[in-house]
Amino acid sequence: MIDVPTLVEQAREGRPRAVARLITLVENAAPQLREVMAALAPHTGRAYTVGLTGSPGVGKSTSTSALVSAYRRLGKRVGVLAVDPSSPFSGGALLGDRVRMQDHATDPEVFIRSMATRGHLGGLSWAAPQALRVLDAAGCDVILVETVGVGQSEVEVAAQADTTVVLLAPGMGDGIQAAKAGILEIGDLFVVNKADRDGADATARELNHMLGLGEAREAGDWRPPIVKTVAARGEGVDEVVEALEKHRAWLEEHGELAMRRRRRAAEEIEAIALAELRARIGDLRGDRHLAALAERVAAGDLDPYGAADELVAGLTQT
Ligand SMILES: Nc1nc2c(ncn2[C@@H]2O[C@H](COP(=O)(O)OP(=O)(O)OP(=O)(O)O)[C@@H](O)[C@H]2O)c(=O)[nH]1
Ligand SMILES: [Mg+2]
Repeated sequence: MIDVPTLVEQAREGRPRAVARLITLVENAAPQLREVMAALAPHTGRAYTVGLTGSPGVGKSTSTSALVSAYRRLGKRVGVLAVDPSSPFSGGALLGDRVRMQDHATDPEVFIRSMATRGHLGGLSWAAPQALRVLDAAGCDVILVETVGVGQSEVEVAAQADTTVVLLAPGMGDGIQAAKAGILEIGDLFVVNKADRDGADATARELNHMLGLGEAREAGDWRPPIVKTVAARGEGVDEVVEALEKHRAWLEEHGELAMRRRRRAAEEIEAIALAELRARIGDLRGDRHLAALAERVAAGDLDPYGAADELVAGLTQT
């Protein structure tokens, strides 16, 4: 038995086990989620979320860990969500991240959680935002979302944050790769990590050039800064925090923060509604109403669009 009100209360007090259990409910698409989200809703909207994305091995986890340290020095409560949209299994590829997060394992003001989202109906689209809600309600000031893997889904998760950080490293032809993956468009801030290696300046220059190629910006537009870091030694990480704070201030000043959050909420609603519809349609297999519609379509008495309209109308009647 899951006692949702107690669990939510404990999570709000910042109890790690309750937070972990709620995120597990999200990961398992548990039937209690409705109740959980209703209870959490009034306590959300405070956390500043930062998405980190970039090619495998570029230093996302190392940077995340260094950012946690930096925010802890500022006295902030920090959440970390490592999302693997390409895998239906927790752990696995994320195990290495746990090792890199060891520094924070015993800090009661840091919540670290990894999550696999591929097993979900409707994919990852609603799972990560709901896990963010849990961490938000748990009083996190900042939530860092690291996405693992490459591809469109990773980009989508990263773009669900208030601010998106794109990481690159020298010597991987990364500027070009990034442009291909459509990653330049989502970057509010670019980090050239592994600046202790040759080619960091060249990568930063190339990136600067590519960013400049986009259409002319208007006055007051945000120009994504490029910061060089050696995350493994914590170098440049304070500059990243500074740039993040600037971007957050810019978002607030220009009404962008509210706009981004509304846009995300709309996507979240859509994803839940689609998953719900899909589940209800799935329930219809073998249903008499559907069988009757199918018979009429097969006989040419009804076109498939008209039949689909009837089906959907029937599903949404309460
Ligand atoms: N030389 C150097 N190595 C670094 C730096 N930052 C991270 N690394 C190393 O790069 C490797 C990959 O770092 P991770 O932080 O795991 O990279 P990641 O992007 O999280 O990797 P995935 O999650 O597998 O995509 C590790 O061996 C790190 O120690 C850096 O600033 N300089
Ligand atoms: Mg990682």
